[in-house]
Amino acid sequence: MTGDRALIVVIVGPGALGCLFAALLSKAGHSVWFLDHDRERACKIADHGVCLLETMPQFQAVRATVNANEIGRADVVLLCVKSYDVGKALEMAAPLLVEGPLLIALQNGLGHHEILRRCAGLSWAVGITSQGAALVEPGVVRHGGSGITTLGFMDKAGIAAHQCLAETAALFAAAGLPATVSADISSAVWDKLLVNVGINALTALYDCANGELLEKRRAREQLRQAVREAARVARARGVNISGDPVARTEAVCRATNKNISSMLQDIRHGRPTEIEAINGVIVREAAALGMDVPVNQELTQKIRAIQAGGSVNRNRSVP
Ligand code: KPL
Repeated sequence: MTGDRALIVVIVGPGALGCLFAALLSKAGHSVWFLDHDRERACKIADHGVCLLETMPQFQAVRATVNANEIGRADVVLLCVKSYDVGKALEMAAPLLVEGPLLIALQNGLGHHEILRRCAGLSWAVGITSQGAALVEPGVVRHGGSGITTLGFMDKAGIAAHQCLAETAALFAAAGLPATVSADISSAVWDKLLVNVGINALTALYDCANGELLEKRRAREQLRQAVREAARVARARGVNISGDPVARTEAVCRATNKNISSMLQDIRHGRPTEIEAINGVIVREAAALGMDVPVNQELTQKIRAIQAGGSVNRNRSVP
């Protein structure tokens, strides 16, 4: 890959983030494909492209298919599916992975890295993004604010892979998706995980936008406790957590105050959530270390109950 040529980018998963990356990369002249398990949605996107809603709606042509063999070859494969769908996404993309493109996994939380390790068999990087995006309808995305995307290798990677990742970050940045490469992506993953630990489940339980958590006394206290518990677990595992993770989480609440978290969007649409990769992973890691994390345990159980069809008290009016 050279820094000045157009990439062939395959995005697995046309959710909010996938559509945002597709629209901006296509606008910058890269050749973008969606690989989707949903034939109807793939046809719609192939016919109409993706629509990015900023000040004015902008349509961008992208190709879409349910069959990876139709694509032929990719420089970059971006996994934009939920953490629990990473295994299926890798299976679907398998024909493309044979030639060793750069694989970048953009998921919240932890837990899917083991699947990547087992299945990918090639240099895979992870990405943590603070881009705000909300899916309005299939193929139509609202850009909720630009943020940086941090990329890096969780495991050892060769010089060529490092070079390729740096070039990809530069091309993303040139396309309007600011990106940087971190030599300590594991800490960046944990930093973001702690933010999700404090925001996602609570916004789903209180049925509120991110910023409203700071206005509810009990929710704000739960946010703080959940993040502190998770930070203790991270440090006990030897992860370098920089600065004050509670302050960072509250700053994200303020910066994304009108945003509906991905978990609340999932709950509202009756989809499975990423609870196991977020608060659930903290509960499991804590158990392995013999630590107590009662707030994360409670949040995990409540979200599991909602997913199982139970009626946990979700109340916007709780102070
Ligand atoms: O990553 C997010 C999510 O919704 O999953 C945050 C940072 C909480 C923004 O909404």
